[in-house]
Amino acid sequence: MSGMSEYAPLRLHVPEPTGRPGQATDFSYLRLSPAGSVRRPPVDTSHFDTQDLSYTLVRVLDDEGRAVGPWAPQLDAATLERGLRAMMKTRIFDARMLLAQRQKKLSFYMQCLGEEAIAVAHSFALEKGDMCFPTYRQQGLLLARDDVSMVEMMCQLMSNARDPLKGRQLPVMYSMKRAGFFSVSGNLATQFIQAVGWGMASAIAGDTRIASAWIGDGSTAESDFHTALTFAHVYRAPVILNVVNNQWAISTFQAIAGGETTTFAARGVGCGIASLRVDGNDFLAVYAASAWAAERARRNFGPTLIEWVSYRAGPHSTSDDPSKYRPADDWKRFPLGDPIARLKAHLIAIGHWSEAQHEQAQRELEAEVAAAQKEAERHGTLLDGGIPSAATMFEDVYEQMPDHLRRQRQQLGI
Ligand SMILES: Cc1ncc(C[n+]2csc(CCOP(=O)(O)OP(=O)(O)O)c2C)c(N)n1
Ligand SMILES: [Mg+2]
Repeated sequence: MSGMSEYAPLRLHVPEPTGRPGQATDFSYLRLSPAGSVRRPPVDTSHFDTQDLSYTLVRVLDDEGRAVGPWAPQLDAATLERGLRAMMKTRIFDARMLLAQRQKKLSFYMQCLGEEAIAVAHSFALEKGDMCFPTYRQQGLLLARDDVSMVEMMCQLMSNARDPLKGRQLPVMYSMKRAGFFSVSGNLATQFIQAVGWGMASAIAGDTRIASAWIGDGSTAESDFHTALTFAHVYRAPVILNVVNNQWAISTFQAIAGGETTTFAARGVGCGIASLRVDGNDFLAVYAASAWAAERARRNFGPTLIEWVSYRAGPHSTSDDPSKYRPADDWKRFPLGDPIARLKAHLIAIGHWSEAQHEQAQRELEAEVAAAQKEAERHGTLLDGGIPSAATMFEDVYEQMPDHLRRQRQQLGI
């Protein structure tokens, strides 16, 4: 210690979650706003005018399942029912693929349990030709579309003979250009710079297509996040910058990534980007905010950053055990609830849905997912060895296979 000082020794602040296993999490840290209470500015608003919106929470559905306030979107009941079914399908797909991983039919899986509304409602606000740069937790972007085959997705998960990526990607890292779904990269935060670059290219080409970038709370600590914000702001890139704050980055609480005394949405305002903080478990709010941001981008008003507040209800992946680091009943106590239950309650409240119809839809979707799995398994699973030979990894690297790769393939002896 250097000399005498009138100051107490310096010390660092290390954020802690407000609940550990065996305790009840204190969720007051979330800073919620009542449904309908947050204003909706015009789409040509400035970043400065969204300062308050980056600390409050845009919500539409109230506790009685009513759609209230200025953000309530004009969606007809049939579209909402499609949204509900897509979320249910996503949850069923996840449950079955988790089970298939436990049966060793695939090597690895990641669910989006509890976060279904974000990707599904967002996809409803985009147009054909727009490009998403997703992480591994946006399978809902694909499952919400009727032009995407679940069988194809499952073949990728099982790395089988029909896997369009030939077993060269981790399961869940889909790639579907025709569905506006850029190849998922395991290198987190790269999605942000790539999306901004794609959006800039669209503008340079004089096109009308926009980009949608995806990142998690934890990954915002990567420098790519900040680089992307600078480029998006400077060139007014036509991009939606989605930050999914599901409270956890594997076992690390969101406060460690910088969400304790400020918000992830506030990062955007500081970079000159209009920003919103939105209830990610509220299908209507997700749709409304996404549509607002898409309209801004398409009208050349530039980027929008949206922090989606949600909760990762399941383990991080099939390799994780969350009971080691957080209370087991956390999700049940999460104040923003379950996105499927909330949209279901709304559809019942407006007289478009019933418990019986819900059960019927659940049965239909379970049968649809089971049939897709049966079909996918006909092309092999990890269990029965129907996977591409290791020798194929040398193919498609160069147009003509160079000698050194040929030699390495021979050394494999297969
Ligand atoms: C650049 C980089 N660093 C670390 C990892 C390892 N990793 C994989 S997922 C993950 C946690 C990410 O958390 P978050 O961004 O909050 O997304 P979530 O999993 O909650 O959706 C980490 C650290 C990685 N894939 N890429
Ligand atoms: Mg996270």
